[in-house]
Amino acid sequence: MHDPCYVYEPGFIDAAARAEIDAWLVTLRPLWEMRYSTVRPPPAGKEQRPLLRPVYWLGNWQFACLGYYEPPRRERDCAVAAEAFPPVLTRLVREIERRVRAGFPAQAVPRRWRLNTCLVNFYGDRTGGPRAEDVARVGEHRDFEPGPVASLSLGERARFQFVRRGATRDAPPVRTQWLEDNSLQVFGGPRWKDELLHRVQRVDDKQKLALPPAIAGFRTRRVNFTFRYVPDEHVIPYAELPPARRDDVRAYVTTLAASSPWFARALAAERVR
Ligand SMILES: O=C(O)CCC(=O)C(=O)O
Repeated sequence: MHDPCYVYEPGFIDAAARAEIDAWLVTLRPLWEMRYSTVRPPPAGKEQRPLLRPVYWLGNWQFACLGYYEPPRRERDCAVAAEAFPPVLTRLVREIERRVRAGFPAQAVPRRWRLNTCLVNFYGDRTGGPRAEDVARVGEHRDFEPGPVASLSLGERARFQFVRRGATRDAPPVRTQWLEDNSLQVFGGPRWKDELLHRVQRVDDKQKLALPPAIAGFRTRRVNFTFRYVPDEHVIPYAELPPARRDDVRAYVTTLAASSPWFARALAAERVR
C-alpha cells in the first residue's frame, strides 16, 4: 500500500552527481568526537567514550558533547552554524524538497521547513588496534528535528529498520529497508518520525570498499547523508555560544579550522570578541 509519508528510491543519485559527491568527499576532514566534553567530567554515572563513527555536519554542527537538537527540551546553544552544502548536495536537496512538498501530507511538513542541516555519517571498521573492529551500525533512536528527514546512501548497502519503542532485541522490526548505493530514503509524519524508532542494524562488506576521505584508524565502506530541518533562530554562531559551551567544543573547532575556511573564520570571530 502506498504510504505518502515514506519514500525509498534506488538510483536517485545519477552518475554525474555521484562523481561530484566523490570528488567533494575527498576534501572533507571528518571528526571523531567524544560523547562528552573533554574539558570537564562526563555527567554522573556516564562514561566518556568516542562515538562509533567519524562524522561531518553541514548547515549547523550538532556536537555530541553539547547534546543534540531536541525541541522543545533543547533548542538553544546546540546547533552551531557550519558551512553550506556543496553545489551537488544543494541541487539534490532542492529536488527532494520539491518531492516532499508535492507528495507528503501538508500537516507532516512544518511551515518554513527546508532541509538546511546535513549529518554525514561514515560507517566502517576501526582499524587502529590489533584487529579491525566492525562499528558500522547505529542504535535505535529518533531524529528530533521537525518535519521529514531525507537520507542519501553511498557504498555498501545498509539494513535500516524501524522498531517499536521499548521492543526487545529479538522483537520483529516494523519495517526493514536495505538502503542501497545511490539511494534516497525520506520519512516523515507522526508514525515514522515520532512513534517508531529507527536504527542501522548492519552494513554489508562484500566489496571491501575504502571510500574517501582517508581517515586515520578507519576504513569507510558506507557514507550516509541525513538531511534535517533546524529553524534558523536556533542556529548559533560559534563565537556567540555561552563561554562554557565554547570551551567544550573549542578543540573540535580548532581541528576543523585547519581544513575549513568557515571554521577558521568562526575561531577568528571568537578572538576579536
Ligand atoms: O545511516 C543511515 O541510514 C541512518 C543514519 C541515522 O539514523 C541518523 O543519522 O540519525
